[in-house]
Order: sequence, then C-alpha cells, then structure tokens
Amino acid sequence: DFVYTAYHNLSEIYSFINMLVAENRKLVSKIVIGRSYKKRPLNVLKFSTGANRPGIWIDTGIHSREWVTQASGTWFAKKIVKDYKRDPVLTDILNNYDIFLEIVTNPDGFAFTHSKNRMWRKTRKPNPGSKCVGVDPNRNWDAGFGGAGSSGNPCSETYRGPRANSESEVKAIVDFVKSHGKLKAFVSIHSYSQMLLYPYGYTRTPAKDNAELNVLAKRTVSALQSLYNTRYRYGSIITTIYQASGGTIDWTYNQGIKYSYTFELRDTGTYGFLLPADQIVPTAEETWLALMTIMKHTRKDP
Ligand code: 0X9
Ligand code: ZN
Repeated sequence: DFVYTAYHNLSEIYSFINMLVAENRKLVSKIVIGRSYKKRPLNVLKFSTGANRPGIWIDTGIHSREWVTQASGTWFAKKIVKDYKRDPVLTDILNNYDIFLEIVTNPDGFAFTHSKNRMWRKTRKPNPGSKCVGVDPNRNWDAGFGGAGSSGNPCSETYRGPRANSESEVKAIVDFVKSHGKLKAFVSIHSYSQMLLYPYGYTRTPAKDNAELNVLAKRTVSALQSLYNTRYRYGSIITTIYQASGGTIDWTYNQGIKYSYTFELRDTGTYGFLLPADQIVPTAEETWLALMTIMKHTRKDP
C-alpha cells in the first residue's frame, strides 16, 4: 500500500495514479492532457459521477522542488475516494462538479529533483544559445507575460521563456482549460511560505472580484488554521508576496475562472522546500480543509 508519510519519486506516483484508477473505476479516471518536454505523460486524475458537469481544478508540483505539494496531491486523491458517499459535503460537491487533479505538473523537473538536483524548480527544456536549462512554468502564462516580476535571462530561476505557453507543460493546461470551458475554480498549489493568494500578480489593479476573493480567503485560512493552528497570510499576489508576471492564476482568472487561488504550503522557512516527511500528512490534512472551503463556496455560487 502507498505510504503517505514518505516522499515518492515519479514512477511511484505514476503507479499510485494507475492503482487509484484501477481500484475506483466508477469514480476516477486518468486523462493524459499532453506530454512534457521529455515526452513524459501529463496525467490528470478526473473524479466524476456524471456527464457534462462544471469542473474544479487542482494542480500540485508545477515547481518541481516543492515536494510537499505533490505528496499532498496524492493524499488529496485518496481522501476524495475515501470520502465520496461518506462525507455529505464532498458527496454533494462530486454529485454536481467534476474535480481534476494534476499531481505532477512538471514531471521532467520532478525527475531531476530526484536524480541530480533536489532544488530544481523550472522545466527541463534547453534554451537555445544558453548553457542554462529550463523555464519557470509560473512565469510562462499569457497574463502580463514579460512584465516586471519575471526574467528574460535563461539562467534565472524566474526565466519566463521565449514566449507565453512555450512550455508544453503550461500549454497542455491552457488547452485543457479552454476546451473544458466550464471550470469554476482553479487552485494551483506551491510551497513554501504559508500564504493563500489570489489575482493579480502582474498588476496592482485589483481583480474585479477582489472583495469576494478576500472574504473567501479569510474564511479559508481560518478553516486551515483550525486543525493544527498553522497560520497563513492571505491577499492578492502583488500585495502579499511580490510582483510576479505570467503566473498561472492570473491567466485562469482572466479566462473567467473567478475562484482562482494559489497556495504556498508549509513552512515559513525553517525547512523550506526540504520539509520533513513527518509533516506531509498534517500539511495535507489542513490544506484539505482549506480546499473544501473553496469548493463548498464554489458549489454555492456557481
Ligand atoms: O514565485 C512564485 O512563482 C511563487 N512562489 S514560489 O516560492 N512557490 O516559487 C509565487 C507566485 C505567485 N503566484 C502566481 N503568480 N500565480
Ligand atoms: Zn512554486
């Protein structure tokens, strides 16, 4: 059986995904939305109990070194299959919405964090004319692309890439979001720093739904805190963390997905990206309460 209290490599997580689908065929399926630069499948778990439903998207691991996020993603997947038909709130959500979960959103980077460099963040696509590899997949989206809070230097950790959507890992999600057409919430999960962020990152102009996103963020971090007293800050990206252009949720928000949020999970820097494995399950548990708060609200306000 899969151990949630340890970190796993790419092949272990891909096996986990296949097992979960095999054991829960009525609820779970696997969609391959594209291929990474190195031709690895971009697997998305679809939790669905009926046709033509609106959707809720969750991704983890777009920055490969943020290991507690992929680990939490596996825990969320198991939690969904365990709680369907047991937890009335999740059951109601799944009777009306599909949930999509991409656990390893940057598989090439993730494999590299296991084989060569634990602190790798970006994709693994070579940059022509540079010895430096990779693009920051959270600066590559078509929302304020190329603006302040991203770099044009291929050797930078925040290199935006030659153009928006240049990374197949990003383009695959863009194509999925557009073809799906009715995603109502989009949650992109990072670590670390214990923050819940909403648009915008590329501009100081508040999002049209700023007031509602703020109130929901406040309720969401308070649900998270209720379990282990883990404290989160919350607010728009640019006012809470820093200016960042070409980010995921700015693009999804501009596509009309009102409930677009980014989490920065534990901790606040004691261990940073190297969060000890005994914190995986508590992190996932508290984050699940936060996700449920966002999903419940989405269900009430479609
Ligand atoms: O800088 C980032 O990409 C994120 N922090 S991290 O340490 N995980 O790299 C924060 C960016 C805020 N989110 C978006 N712009 N979507
Ligand atoms: Zn990140």
